[in-house]
Amino acid sequence: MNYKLINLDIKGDRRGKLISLEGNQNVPFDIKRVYYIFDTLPDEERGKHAHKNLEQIIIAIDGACQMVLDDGKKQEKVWLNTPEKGLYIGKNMWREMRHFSYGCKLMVLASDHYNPEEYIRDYDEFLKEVNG
Ligand code: T46
Repeated sequence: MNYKLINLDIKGDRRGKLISLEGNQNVPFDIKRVYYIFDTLPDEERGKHAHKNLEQIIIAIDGACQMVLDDGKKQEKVWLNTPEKGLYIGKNMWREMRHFSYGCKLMVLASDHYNPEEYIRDYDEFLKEVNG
């Protein structure tokens, strides 16, 4: 499975906590794009696609959601519920996002600019791509 949960290093003191994310340091790629997802709804699912080459780190800055990760052979579920962990997802991984808590906010760091051509949005096509 081409994903991992990364424990982010926390700079904390009595004033609160701070996490710094740096390309090619604690983020394992050059960061070319940042986007965030907010005003999510518990009954609405997102994702349902894979990327041919894109690498990303997803962080639940606030609230929680469930990520379903699928490499075409097996499926695993991960809860994102703390800003202290980042979910790295590499290429050729089908992902779905569901069970958003009200007010959940996700921040996503991406290894490349937005390119809709690079998405695989059809699950059967994804299976062909990864399983041949
Ligand atoms: C991913 C998951 C975690 C842009 O114009 N620029 C962008 O950089 C992105 C990411 C999206 N968009 C447009 C395309 C759609 O019209 O924003 C709209 C919503 O995008 P999408 O339906 O792809 O959103 P999600 O939440 O299903 O997926 C997103 C990312 O697209 C995807 O790469 O891994 O978040």
